[in-house]
Amino acid sequence: MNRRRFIAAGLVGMAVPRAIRLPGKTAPRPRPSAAQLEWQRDELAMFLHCGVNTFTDREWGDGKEDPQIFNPERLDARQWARAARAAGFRALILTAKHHDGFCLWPTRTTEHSVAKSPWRGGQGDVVRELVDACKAESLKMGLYLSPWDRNAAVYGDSPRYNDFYIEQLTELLTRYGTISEVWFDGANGEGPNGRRQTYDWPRVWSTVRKLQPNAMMFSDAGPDVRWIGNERGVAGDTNWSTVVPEVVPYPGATGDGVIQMLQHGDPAGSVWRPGETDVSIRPGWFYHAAEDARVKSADDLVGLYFTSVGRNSKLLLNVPPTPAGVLHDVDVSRLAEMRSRLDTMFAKEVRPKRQIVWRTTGARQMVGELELGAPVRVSVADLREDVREGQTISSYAIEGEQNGAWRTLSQGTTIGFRKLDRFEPVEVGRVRVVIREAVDVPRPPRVALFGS
Ligand code: FUL
Repeated sequence: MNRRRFIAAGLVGMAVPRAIRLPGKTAPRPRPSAAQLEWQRDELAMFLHCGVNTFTDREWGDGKEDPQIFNPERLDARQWARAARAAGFRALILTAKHHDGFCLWPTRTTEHSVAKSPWRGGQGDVVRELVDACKAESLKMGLYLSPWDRNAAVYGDSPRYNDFYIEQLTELLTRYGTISEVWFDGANGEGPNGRRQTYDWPRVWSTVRKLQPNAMMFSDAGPDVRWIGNERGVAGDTNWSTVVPEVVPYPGATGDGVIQMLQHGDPAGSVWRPGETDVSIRPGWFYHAAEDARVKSADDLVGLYFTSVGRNSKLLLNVPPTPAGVLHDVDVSRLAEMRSRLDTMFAKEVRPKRQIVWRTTGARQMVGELELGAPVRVSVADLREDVREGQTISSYAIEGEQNGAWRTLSQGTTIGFRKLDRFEPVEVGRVRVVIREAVDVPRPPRVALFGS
């Protein structure tokens, strides 16, 4: 289902951050905060779509579901967390409320919650169980709270719904300890009688900042991390972590250049807002038994790692619990297989005879050479810019020497936090990394080669 069908304009009083440019001076390039760096270093987060849709076999509930249908009798958040951790994931993000408005925690704001379900005799709290499981497995915990709410009677009565939403957010951000990411999608469907809700994003963002100062806020418009612009798991091949915020001023914004900005960022952007790549391991976001045979293969998952983590992004992979409340065996085994393939791929680094030697070849060009000795098989290159000072490289090539002749193994545009290139395995004695172009004086990237 495409979220862009359900997004609307309508936003008041947006404060748009701008780069400050002093006359005669160039503004310093945007840099990541320590929290943004840590977020990206984590590489993998797992998304969990769970709720009434799990029981109705739908993707979007209409808000009229009876809470009595919610009964994941064998719900085991530890199993979710263990599967995630074993596969190298560092965080879990749960749909505390999806568009149907059903709350997975006992909230004071509505009756439409787990408290009115038969699950754990109406005493259950999925958010709490996941928080405890994350603690036990040393994982970070994030929450998705859908702004679009098809159950709330006040939806569409903008000030009242905004108060209601802030109250829900406040419960989630004050009851459960540290929350590392808060995930806002841009869906903004009609309320009762076709009423349109105007979300108060500045208030939402300042509430999160106040209650969980270190939490990363995700949305099309950040402010900390941005949507990558599709739900296929593919970040832009050119992917800057900087964006021009005016182009995507609020979540769900449409218009010229929005998707382009989300996919690729912009080297002239005034804010640091790296992209998060969300995709599901199955065709749908929620569990459907009919999709058990359509779980992505380990090869697909490794491919997604390359098109997200390997393109200066982070992968948020959705693995939906079944109606019993567990991750399906097929999904769990695919995750494990993905991990073992990645581990094998990155197990044997091809070590150069001595440290890479960089020479400057122009104002913004340089070449780094690696002496490998006897020809060695190489098939993956791992490049990393030191983005603490900003992202600068805009074009590069990797070349290998075979029998005295140089050939291009791979080439690309941006590198950023991490760029991974896979190519046909070749035996090479020397490798050079050519930085062809940069938007500022480049710093030498870290280079690692693998050859499994
Ligand atoms: C979208 C929603 O409409 C989908 O159901 C899903 O939750 C996806 C991650 O975000 O906006």
